Amino acid sequence: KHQQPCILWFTGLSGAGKTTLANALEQKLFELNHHTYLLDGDNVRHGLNKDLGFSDADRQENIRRIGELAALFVDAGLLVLAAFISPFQTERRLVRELVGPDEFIEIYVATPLSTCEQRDPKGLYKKARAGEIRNFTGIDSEYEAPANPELVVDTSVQTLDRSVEQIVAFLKARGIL
Ligand code: GGZ
Repeated sequence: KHQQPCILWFTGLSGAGKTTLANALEQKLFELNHHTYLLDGDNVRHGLNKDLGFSDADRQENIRRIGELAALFVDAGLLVLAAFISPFQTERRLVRELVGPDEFIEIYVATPLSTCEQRDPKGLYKKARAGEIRNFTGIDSEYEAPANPELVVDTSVQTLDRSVEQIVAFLKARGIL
């Protein structure tokens, strides 16, 4: 089946719903017979990037390596889904430039900090507020929202299914699917 290899890059705060959304989209793309690969903290930060923490420099290196990895998967013909906070514009732009403007779809998972903090699925915000975790994104580490993302999804105002539909419709309109 025809598909245009590219990177679907999800960026947003911890707890914004990036991984949930990327997993649901991958399931949908599988049903549509597309060949995908999902990169997220579970398969990257525990392996390739286990030497990296959460300082600005380590986050920059995290995203740089993930970008190189994603570019290789694009070369292999896959639709790559990448779900990382990726808080800095510079590194996101570097990944875009690595694969070319048509192969990088930036999806801003724009769930507000207040909602992420209310969800707090792993209790990390609570720990960050208590000073038990330092350099936590949105608390004492910066998040630079994308200036020109291809898509904006707010999981606090629409259902997961609706967000998946929104992305699939965009990918079809762009000729990626
Ligand atoms: C942000 C942190 C931190 C700090 C641990 N700041 O919600 P999660 O738990 O499951 O996902 C977050 C993940 C962020 O890793 P990324 O590789 O996506 O970050 S970045 O793109 O900025 O390099 C969170 C957990 O790791 N976590 N400490 N201090 N998130």
